[in-house]
Parts: sequence; C-alpha cells; structure tokens
Amino acid sequence: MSTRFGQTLLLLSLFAAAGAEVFFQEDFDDGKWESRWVKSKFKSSDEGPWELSAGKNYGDANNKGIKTMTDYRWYDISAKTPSFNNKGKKLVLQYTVKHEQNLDCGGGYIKLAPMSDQSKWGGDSEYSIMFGPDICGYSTKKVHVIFTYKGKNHLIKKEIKPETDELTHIYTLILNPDNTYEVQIDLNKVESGSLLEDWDMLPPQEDQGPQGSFKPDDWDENEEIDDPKDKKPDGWDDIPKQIVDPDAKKPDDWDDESDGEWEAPMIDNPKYQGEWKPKRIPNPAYKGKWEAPEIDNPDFVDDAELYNVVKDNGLVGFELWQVKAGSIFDNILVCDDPAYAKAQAEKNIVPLQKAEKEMKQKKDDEEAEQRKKEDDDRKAKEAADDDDDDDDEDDDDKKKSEL
Ligand SMILES: [Ca+2]
Repeated sequence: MSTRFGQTLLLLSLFAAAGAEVFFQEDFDDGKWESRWVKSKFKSSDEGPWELSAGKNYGDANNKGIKTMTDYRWYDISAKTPSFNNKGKKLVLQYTVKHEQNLDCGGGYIKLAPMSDQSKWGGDSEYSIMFGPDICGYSTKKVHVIFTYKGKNHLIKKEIKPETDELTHIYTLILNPDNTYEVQIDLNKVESGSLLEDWDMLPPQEDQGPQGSFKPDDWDENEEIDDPKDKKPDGWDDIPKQIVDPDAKKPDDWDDESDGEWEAPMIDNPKYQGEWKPKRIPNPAYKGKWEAPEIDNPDFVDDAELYNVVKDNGLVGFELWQVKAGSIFDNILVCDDPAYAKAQAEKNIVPLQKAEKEMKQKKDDEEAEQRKKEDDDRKAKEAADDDDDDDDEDDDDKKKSEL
C-alpha cells in the first residue's frame, strides 16, 4: 500500500517537474468525441459529414480520428477549450493529419479561435492561429502559418512544403516568448526564425524615407575622371586615318582613256592613333556609390510580445473545403511545453506511424504482385492463343495434304 502511494507520488512529482500545462488534448478514442465537438451549420447543406475512422492503413484499428467523408463539401467543426492566453509562455499546437484519399485539393489545417457560436463557426469566424497543410493542384502546396494580429491575418512569408503522401503526419507549431517560432513535421524542424522577420505583422523597422531617397547634387559618383593635365599632342589631328598606298603601282595594261585616270588605292595609316582621349585618373572628389540611407520608419512601433497572439482562447477547430474528402485528423494537443508534446508524439503516434507505413507497404507490394500475376497470366493466355492459331493452321495444312 505504501509502495503504491509512493509510486503515485513519484509519478505526480515527475509530471510536476515536466511542468507542462496542457490546454487541450483530443485523441477521439473514448467514444464520446461527439459530446465535445460541435458540427457547424455555417455552410448549411454544403456541410460534409464527419466519421470516426482509423483509415485504410493504420497502426491500430482501434485508434481512430475524425474523417471527412464526402467530396465537394465544407467541413466546419470545433471543440471548446478552457480559456487560456499564451502570454509569457511557449505555445505548442500539434496534431496529425492523414490524407489517405491521395488529396489533390483540400485544406488540412487547424485553428485556434476565441469563443463564438459553435453552431455557426466557420471560415468567417475570428481566429488567432491557422496552422497546417493546404493542397490544391500544383499551385497550392503549402503549410499555412497565419496569425491574426490587431485584427488582420498575416501569412508566413516563407514557403513550407507539406507532406503529400497517404500516411499520417505530425504537424507541430511552437511559438516562443522571445518572438521566435519553429515548425516541425514528424518532429523534425522544417522551418524556424523570427516572428518579426517572417511575418509582416509590424511594418519595417527601417525605411528609405523620401527625404533620404534623393541624391545630393554635389554627390560625385565617378570613380575616375579625365586627367586635366593631359594635353593633346601637337599635330595629333593632322595624322590622317588613311593614306595612299605607297607600294601601289599603276598596272601596265591601264589605259587612261578607257579606264579613267589611275588612282592609287587608300590604305589604313599605320601612324594613325585614333581619336585622342585624355588619360583617366582616380577622381579625388569620388564619394562612393550613392545609397539612400535607411532611416527609422516613423510608422514602426515595436511589440515585444508579438508571439502573444492567443489572448483568450475558446475553441479548437477545423474549417475546411475539400474537393476530395477522406482526410483523417487526430492527436490534437495544445500545451506550453515542446518537450511534452514531443514525448507524447513519440509515445502515442510514432509507433503507429511505423505500423501504418508497413501495412501500406505490404498492401502496395501485394497489389504490385497481383498486377504482375494478372499481367503474366494475360501474356501466357495470349501466347497460348497464338499457339492454338498455329495448331489450327497445321491442321489445315494436314487436311489439305491428305486431300
Ligand atoms: Ca485517435
């Protein structure tokens, strides 16, 4: 009894030491997900149905997520979270998505949003973070990271490529109180950097202001000038470009009367030196190439708490348009500790990803084998038919010869 109590205490203290604050966690596996998630009527009859599913390939048939079921539908669904604010903390938003329909067009992102009427929640509803893959044809293949800052949506300026295969992938967004961020796919960093630089939430800190963009009249940008001391030598211009060829002789058979008066041809003058140009020397007044100086942008107001985009969270949700349905969402975690999120994923998701991949590989191999068998059978049949034709011909020949 005392040992058990001791173990419980130990576990509690370990959890306390880990210090993770979990704002929201959902694995859809307790049979009660529909009591927590509200399907919106935002797009009325164009809202598509969700179903619990482990998918075609899975690591555990009993570990399911929510799946979009009908093509060409909107999918708007949300669940309540306790109110939280990411001020002074890290924020981790993590979930899995499996596009096993070989998605050619459809959203696969998640949103954090303030509380609102869940029955009408959707694409027009306010949100603080939108994160995750969005795929449509060749033109749209990206991982969105959008923050709402002072009422406006700001997209990440970097291009992050999503996974496009049919397997489960873990998407993780980490926001840090030092205004940095990291995006991970399957726990590997795919992008990171500064919130100030990678979004346009704030105007540029420095700007080339109008008063700085005009070059002063006396700004000398010429690296070299003509040497004022260099003078054209006397007689330079008297040297002609061409002269009469001194070696030319009047041909013996030249007839002045019929051929006209003979003139020696002109040739290039070897003494001619071209147009005179003064020597070039370094310009003593050279000031360097003009660059408009960066000046402080008067519109720039720093915000040391750019990362604090979640002020009073109320909902986690999906708000998607899917041309081709079949995406499965699972393993949602919103917390303040990247190490905890990673540990949870390593424990609960990664082993299933491996098994799922193996299952798909096995099926793919079997299918390939089946196709090969069918192909071989077809070829064998064709060959046999050819033989039969040959036999028929042989028979015909035989009959003829017998006649
Ligand atoms: Ca699950």
